[in-house]
Amino acid sequence: MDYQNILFAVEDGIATITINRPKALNALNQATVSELKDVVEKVAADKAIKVVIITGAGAKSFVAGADIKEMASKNAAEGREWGQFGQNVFTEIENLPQPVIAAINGFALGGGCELSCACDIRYAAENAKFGQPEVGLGITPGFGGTQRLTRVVGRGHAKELIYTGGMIDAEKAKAIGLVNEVFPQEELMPAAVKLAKKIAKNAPIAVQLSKAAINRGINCDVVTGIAYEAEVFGLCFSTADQKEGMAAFCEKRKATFEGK
Ligand code: CO8
Repeated sequence: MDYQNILFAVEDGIATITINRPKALNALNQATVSELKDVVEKVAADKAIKVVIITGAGAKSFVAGADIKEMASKNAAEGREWGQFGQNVFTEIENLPQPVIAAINGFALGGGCELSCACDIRYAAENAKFGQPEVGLGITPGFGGTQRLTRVVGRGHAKELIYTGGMIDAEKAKAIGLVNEVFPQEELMPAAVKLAKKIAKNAPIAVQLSKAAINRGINCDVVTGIAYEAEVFGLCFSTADQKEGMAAFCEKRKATFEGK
């Protein structure tokens, strides 16, 4: 598939997906979400990719939401279909085996905030602005915002953001746990890449099973989650990377992981 609305690059096992519609502040139209689905499925199948970074093109916006102009004339059935399509793609992002870092370089509104919440770790530039403005457009959040945002920041902050439709800046987003770190704009991508490289140095299967266990645990009771952790922990002992990691420790050298 040729991409018109996203950029995709892979370097040293780190994939960068850039939403690229700067004239519309990287708003997500159907074509863009379809391209996102295609690239995410490619990434999921590529064992050479260890970490993924998602960002937006230009200095002003990560993603300013779903494309309002394209959405304006939808009826109820079309609205539901569009919502489910976006939800499914964001769930594919959330379930990618590799960790996903959102590098939020400006507006992260509506579907943009929801996209960031489908990622594992959020880093923001100082100019980032977060919000769920949907109720001001006469709709609810529809790409998972009522669910994932609530799980990230807790129901009080999620409800304040969603009911008011207001925006918060990067510092406030950090204060409520929506982003991990805030950087000057020009330092955002280097910081995201540095984080990605740090993650990529570790045993890939162990990183991916950790992600799976955390994600599974968020959505089930702690007893089930703990039992799942025991399963993935045990599974690690069947990998060459576990042998290598522990041998390297005992031999006082650096481990070299092969993802096997
Ligand atoms: N959709 C379409 N076009 C957009 C969007 C958008 N979400 N955001 C910005 N644009 C366009 C503008 O229309 C403008 O285009 P043009 O130059 O052709 O007029 C261009 O981008 C630049 O935008 P502005 O001139 O408005 O830039 P400002 O700096 O003045 O303002 C804002 C920036 C504050 C970000 C402003 O553009 C804005 O409020 N945008 C809309 C934000 C918003 O409401 N997002 C939520 C959308 S709804 C949503 O995401 C729901 C997701 C789930 C859908 C489920 C469906 C059922």
